[in-house]
Amino acid sequence: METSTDVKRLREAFRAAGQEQVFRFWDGLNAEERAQLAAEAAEVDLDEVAHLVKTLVLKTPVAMDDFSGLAPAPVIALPEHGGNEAEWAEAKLAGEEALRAGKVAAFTVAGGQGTRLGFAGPKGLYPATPVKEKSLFQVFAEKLRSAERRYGCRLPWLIMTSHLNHEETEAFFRKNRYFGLDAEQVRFFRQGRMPAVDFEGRILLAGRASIALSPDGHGGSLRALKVSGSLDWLESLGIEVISYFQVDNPLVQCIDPEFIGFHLRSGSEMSSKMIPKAYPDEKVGNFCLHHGKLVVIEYSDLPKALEQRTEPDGSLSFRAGSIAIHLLSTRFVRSIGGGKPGLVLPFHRANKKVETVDDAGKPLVPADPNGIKFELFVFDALPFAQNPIVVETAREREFSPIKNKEGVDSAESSRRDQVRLFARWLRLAGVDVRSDAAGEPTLQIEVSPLFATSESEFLERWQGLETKPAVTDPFYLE
Ligand code: UD2
Repeated sequence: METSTDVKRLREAFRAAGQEQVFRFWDGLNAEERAQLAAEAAEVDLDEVAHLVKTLVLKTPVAMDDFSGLAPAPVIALPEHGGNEAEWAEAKLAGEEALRAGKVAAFTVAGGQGTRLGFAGPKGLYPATPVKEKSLFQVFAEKLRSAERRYGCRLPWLIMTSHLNHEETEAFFRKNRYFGLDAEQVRFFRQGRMPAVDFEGRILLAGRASIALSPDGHGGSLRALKVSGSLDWLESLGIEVISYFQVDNPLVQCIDPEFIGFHLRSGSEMSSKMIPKAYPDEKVGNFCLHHGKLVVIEYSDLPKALEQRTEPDGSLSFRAGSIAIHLLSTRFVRSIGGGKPGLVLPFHRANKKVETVDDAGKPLVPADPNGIKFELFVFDALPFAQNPIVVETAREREFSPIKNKEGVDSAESSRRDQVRLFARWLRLAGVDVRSDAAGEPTLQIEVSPLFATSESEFLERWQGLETKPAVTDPFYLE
């Protein structure tokens, strides 16, 4: 905030918007506190908040009220599930060509708060691998280095952080010398923030001199790419395809030539990977066509009857689960929020416990949800994209996220899935991997992405080893 006139104008705008409570402790704040509050207030788009209060807070929102036009989305199946092998081979060639030509960049969304995992710090620092306990960020960095080596290209890597974890994330990369990547090829940027409001739509304070602001959802990445100048940077490097993935999944193929090839050959502006859901109410979004447009319907929003519906062969009708892996064309990202008419992502509402202050300015930790947060979801861009496609991948090869402390989608289940995958590669190479009666490997195995990132690469490199290492417990191969 520059001058007292600016602050006056800001306060006046908040008053006019019915949000003057944001400044209710102003008279008792010192200069530093006033500067902080004013800076945060200036970040708030009051018109946007007013619109959200009207449409999502004072009204009970319905995610979708017309399920009649809903059908399962078409999927490009894996060859082992009936997909056309020649098409997969052609896609691979096209993807490899784009990679060699330096048209691809990687993008990790890592702005989430990781509340469920209960890990203090950015989730990307979480020790994810079974033997070396490499962090998620290290795993991705090594996958990118491996792809660079394979395709003789340089892969710019964007990492979206939040205000809460930005410095710590950058410091982690500096400390670890970018895990062998060049510092200049990795670019960090913060996502935007949204204020939380109470059930009447009043913006909540987090303290006497601060607004309850939180990350605006992974969909905020699309606007943050622009605001931060990251999209300009990608365009200046000649990047056409952005490979988008979440920070929580160590199995993700950060760079997948086949997926890239399908995306380019179909002229798609946004492509997605799917896995067949393991059970009807698995907590993943569902790819559907809604009146012919590709959409993702969150697991919580799909009506039970549709969720459970099966085909004559017994398979689930709505079986295409979203694992939050996408390809975005830079041109498409440029068109969002301008360019394409009407291309503005909708916000979603979530009732949350928001730490705030009472009328005396004392901290108030609510026992029940007392406020509403607003979030954007990246998959809401799909219905705006030209020729969007959905491509199948195999769960065991590509999806085992770390979300919870224990049980499903935990560090333990993810390490187990990694060991299973590496054991599978070794067995295919003819190695006898110790296992229990159920075929579960009974030793800890880890293959570095610097050795191989896929089954075919593993077999190729293993065959090339003059002396094969003995498989000990634990076993690590780099
Ligand atoms: C997401 C999907 C779900 C499924 C699943 C796969 C939604 C609503 N659900 O579930 O359908 O695909 O992932 O794993 O997307 N993030 C940010 N900024 C934010 C919020 C999130 O960067 O403001 C990042 C976060 O760091 C993480 C990712 O987005 O990498 C997913 O966030 P999440 O844990 O909230 O998503 P989840 O598990 O509910």
